[in-house]
Amino acid sequence: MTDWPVLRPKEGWHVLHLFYRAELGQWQTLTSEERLSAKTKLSALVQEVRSLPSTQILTFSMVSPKADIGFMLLTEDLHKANSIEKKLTLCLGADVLTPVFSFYSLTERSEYTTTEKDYAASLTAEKGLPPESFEFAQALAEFRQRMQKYLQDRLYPNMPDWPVFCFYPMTKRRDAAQNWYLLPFEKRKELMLGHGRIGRQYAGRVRQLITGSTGLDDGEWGISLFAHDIFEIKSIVYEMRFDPVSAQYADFGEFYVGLQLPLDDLFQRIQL
Ligand code: 76R
Repeated sequence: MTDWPVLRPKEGWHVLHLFYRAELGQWQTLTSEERLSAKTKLSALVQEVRSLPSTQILTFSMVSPKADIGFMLLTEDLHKANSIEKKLTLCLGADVLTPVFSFYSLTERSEYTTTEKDYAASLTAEKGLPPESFEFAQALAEFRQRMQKYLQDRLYPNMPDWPVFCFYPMTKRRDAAQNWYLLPFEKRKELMLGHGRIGRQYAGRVRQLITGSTGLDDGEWGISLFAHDIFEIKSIVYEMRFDPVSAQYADFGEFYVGLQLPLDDLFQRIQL
């Protein structure tokens, strides 16, 4: 196979969410050897994917019959993402996995994160630190380091192994009366600050990855949430509905809930 030059985004990774229905009728037409070989092929593929540089793949047993199997793939190379998706779809044999939903996005930085200028201003205004003081310089240096790690985590995240997973696409409204994109930057930033404040109350209970899909898929962001308890997912999404950013400006796509499971257990769970 030709090794194409790596299609690495200027920043961030490619993210593919893939949800499939398992066609058990079609599966049962295969002999037991064929089934075993098909499952071995998929396991080998997942293992191979996990050995690639800057690549992660998560496997899910989906909770409602909207879908049976889910994958979340993060990788640096669009050729790899493309070729892995084709292989995943066909691995168990033609017509065994029917795609029911997919979403392509990129990890991204936020345009609303606190800047060094914002932080410096808050050091003076809220903490009363004079800009020429040692404490000011020290606080700013710590901020720089923290932001560097934060940015790295947003663009090149280490995905959690938390069992409960929820995914949905989200779009910011562009109605005549409510158009997010016509709001001035400062207003959007202020609104996002309120959003972040609610989100941070769930630290340790909900991990989120927001990936950008404007121009890439039918939706503007992919929301991937992880928890140990599905109650926390329901709580955060409910609470955010009252936050002006979501209440006034957010539209949502379909929701998919899954459980993160190793492939062998996943096969058993969905009776393959
Ligand atoms: O990145 C950060 O942690 C800083 C603050 C922050 C930004 C910039 C943040 C915090 N989010 C940001 C951006 Mn979020 N987020 C969602 C949803 O269902 C809903 O109503 C909304 C779906 C959830 C549940 C959630 C959770 N966030 C965004 C964006 C991009 C907007 C843009 O660029 O215009 C979207 C679409 C979005 C949506 N958010 C957090 C969370 C949580 C849990 C946090 C706190 C993270 C933490 O500090 O641990």
